[in-house]
Amino acid sequence: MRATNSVGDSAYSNLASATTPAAQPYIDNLAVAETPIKGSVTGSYTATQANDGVYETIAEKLTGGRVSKRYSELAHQWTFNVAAGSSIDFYANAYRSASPAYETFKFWYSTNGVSFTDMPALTATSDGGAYFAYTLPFTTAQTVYIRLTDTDHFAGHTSIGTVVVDHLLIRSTLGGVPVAPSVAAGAVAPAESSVSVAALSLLAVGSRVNGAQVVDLSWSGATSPNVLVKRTKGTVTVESVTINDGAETDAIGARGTGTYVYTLCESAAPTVCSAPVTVTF
Ligand SMILES: [Ca+2]
Ligand SMILES: [Ca+2]
Repeated sequence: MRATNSVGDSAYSNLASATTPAAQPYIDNLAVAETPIKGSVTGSYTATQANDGVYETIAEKLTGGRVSKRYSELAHQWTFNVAAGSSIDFYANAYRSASPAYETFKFWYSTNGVSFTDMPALTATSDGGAYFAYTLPFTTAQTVYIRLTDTDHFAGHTSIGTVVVDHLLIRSTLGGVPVAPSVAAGAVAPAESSVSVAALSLLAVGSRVNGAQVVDLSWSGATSPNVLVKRTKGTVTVESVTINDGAETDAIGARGTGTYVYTLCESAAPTVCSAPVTVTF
């Protein structure tokens, strides 16, 4: 004889009882593809497949047209093939830049890739907190599209916000009560937090205001009260100290062409710096 359940069959046995393999309580469906829509993307969807301190980062981009009408915007989409479940829940270990404060970032879901429904705002501004969690209103197996967008499109709101994504999953619970993933549990979390402390990420976006060069800087991962911004052109480096609020506009003011390399360092530990970022006008 042998025993059978939804997971499979036990080995044949001559005994009067047989044991089935333990039923897995859930299936974690990971992103299988992505569609960049608007914004600057660093990393790829494969970085979202594990909670490991390896990130996909999406930064807003400026619209074109008249300078006074410009604003920053962001949209990015991931595709999931979701298994059926008694409950299907979206989880994101992700955080947004603290600035600009007027910005709101949201995840949306869709089962046809055309009409999307929004979820509550993503409010975490640092790594290592609880997962963003949202119960999806269906239980059938199907393709699910998760989209991330900004919501502020006010003319003149040109500061660049970023969203940093470590882990995305859609959990199909196979029976019983849904079990939320925990950032704090397991051996991964301490390693992740040490990575995020060391990782100082900088984004620099060049634009022109009445022909003059302007660079919008935004960063995350710095822990000092102030940060040191280094701008190098050729052999000349200009340093400035600014408050560690995640964003700064560097009005260079020069016209014409130019190539600038920016590095951001902790003011309290000037050897702890971001990777250099190049802006070319
Ligand atoms: Ca915006
Ligand atoms: Ca990751």
